Parts: sequence; C-alpha cells; structure tokens
Amino acid sequence: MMIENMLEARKLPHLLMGRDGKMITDRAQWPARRQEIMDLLAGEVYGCTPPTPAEIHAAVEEEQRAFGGKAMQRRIRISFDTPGGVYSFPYTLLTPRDAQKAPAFVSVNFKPDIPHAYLPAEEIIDRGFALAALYYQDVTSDNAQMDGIAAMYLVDENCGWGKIGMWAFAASRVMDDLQHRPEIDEKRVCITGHSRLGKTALWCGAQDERFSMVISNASGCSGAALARGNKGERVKNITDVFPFWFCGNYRKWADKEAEMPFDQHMLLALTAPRKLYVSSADEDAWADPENEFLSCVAAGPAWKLLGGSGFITENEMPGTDMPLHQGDIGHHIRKGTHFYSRTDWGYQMAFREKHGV
Ligand code: GTR
Repeated sequence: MMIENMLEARKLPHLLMGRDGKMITDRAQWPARRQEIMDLLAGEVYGCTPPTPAEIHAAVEEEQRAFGGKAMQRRIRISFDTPGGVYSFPYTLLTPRDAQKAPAFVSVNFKPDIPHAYLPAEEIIDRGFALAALYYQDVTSDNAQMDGIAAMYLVDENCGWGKIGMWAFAASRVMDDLQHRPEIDEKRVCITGHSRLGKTALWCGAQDERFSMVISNASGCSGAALARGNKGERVKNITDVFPFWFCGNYRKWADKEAEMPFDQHMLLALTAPRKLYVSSADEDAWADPENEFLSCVAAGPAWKLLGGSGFITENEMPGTDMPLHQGDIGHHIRKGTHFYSRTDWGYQMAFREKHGV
C-alpha cells in the first residue's frame, strides 16, 4: 500500500492545525504550536517537568585512561538543589584522547557497565565521538517506587512527571555539564536511547533544544510509533504494566487512541528543525516498525514549515538495511529483533558524520 493511504487510514490529529482549528502556514506560527503540543504531551502522557535548576555542580570523582589509552574516562557526579534538598547522581564521560570540541552522545542506558551489548563504547570513541553514559536507575528505579529523584519533588497524581520524564530531566543535567567542557562541542550533542530509554531520549530532546540531534532506537509505543493503527503494544498494554513511566492522565486514553488530541508524530515534530533519527528492527513487531516509519512521514511537515527537507523517502515502506539518510530525519529498519546493535550505532554515526551534527 502507498504511504499516503496508510497514513490516511490512521486519521491522525493534524500536526499543523492549532487548537483553535486554524492551519499553521508560516514558520513564525510554529513556536506557539510547538508549545501547544508540548503542553498536550506533558499534560496527557509524560507529566510536567519541574523547573530547570538555576545551577548544577559537577565533581570528577575518578579519572582513568580507557581502551588502551585511546580515551579518558571520568566518573562525574552532578548535584543541584531541589525542593527536597540537594540531589546528586553520577554519569561517566568518555572522551577521545586529546579531544577538543568532539561531537558527543548522551546515552541513557539499561546497564551501568561500559561497554555493554547495547553500548559499543570503543567503536564510538574510534569514530571521534565522546560518550556521556547515564545509567537510568542511578536516577530513579524502574518501578513504582518514588525513590531517587522522584522523592525530591512533589508529584501530582494526574499530571506529575513519570519515570520517563525523570530520566529525561537527568539527561538534560548531563547536558548542563557537557556545555562547560572544552573537550566537547556543545553544538553537536546527540541524545540516544533504546526502547523505554528511546522514549526517554525523544522526550528529553523535545524539551531540551540544546541537543542538535535526537535518536530513538526501537522506542515503539509512547515513543516514535503512532498509537493509531498500532499493531504491537497499545496504550492499554503499556499503562497496565508500566503506569509509573507516565503521568496519571495517560491511562484514560487506554483503548481510546482514536480520541486522543495528539499522536506520536507530534512528539517527533518537537525535534524540528534539528536532526532526528528513528531506527527499528523488522522482527520487532511489539515496537511496530511500520507505525514508527509512518510517524516520521507524518512529522516531516514540521521541518518543511521551518525550511528544512523533512523526511525524504519513496512512497512505500523501505526494506531492511536500506537506511534513509538524505533528509533531516534519518531512518533505518535493521534485520532482526529488539536490540540496540552495533549495526544501529553504525548507521546513526554515519548519519551524524554526513550531516555534521
Ligand atoms: C517492553 C515495553 C516496551 C519497551 C520495552 C523495553 O516491555 O512494553 O514499551 O519499552 O519493554 O524498554 O525494552
């Protein structure tokens, strides 16, 4: 089936129609529309993010050479004031030897280990990128417990932030620190994550425009994939099993996707005009590669409105391992299952090199 027919069947809420029903046709109207979308997604999906701390403090706790001297590895603790007192968490920064103004990844990770199966740290260093690795459960646990950063703020039961919002907030504090490090090019910092942490990367990059690029690897439901017409995980599945990832309001949309005043293409559009990358795997039906792809197509007009190229694709789904790297939105479908593979990293780094972001 042709892409436009597939999209039409999903009856998405219009990205470029304001809540007043008027079409957005001029780039000057985008900031207001962007804010409407942000408020919708904060209020109905991820919850409201607390204010940015006035300042953070970063202390290097450990420093050593890594990968046979190719990189410098630093363990850095970030602290800042919250309503509940000073809060701190650690992250690890790897910089290529003698790096000055290196482009960087902020990677939100499932494991504290460096490297690990999803995080080919040495290969990343070898291509000249710095890597800021944040272990998500150093920020708060991946369950309903209000521990870590969750304990530091009052959380409204309907629209208070969920865990995705908390991990995203921490990644922005890592960005606060990277901005002051001479080894890092603060204009070329990309946030990435896989699956639930791909959802986190998207929400972080949506809110924090200092990131020049945002990567979603297999983020699926409540990440890159459209909810309407989703053949994998649905809002009901995800809010039954992982209600704590979101604000309380999100549950009310279970089995009511068609009535939602938003869909996930709007989340993707919040990255515009910066670069976005969406990767999927062909056997990862739960994340629904088709709905991740269509979401990119539906988000593209935001980039076009702002004078960019958007998503450049043929009028049909691309095959596996046929990366689309021409436009502002990069995309590939890897052969295989739910995973963050070296193949994915390789395509994503190639896109960054091609576009200089
Ligand atoms: C699944 C969840 C997905 C995805 C995945 C993961 O169980 O249903 O939304 O986030 O976990 O994070 O690996």
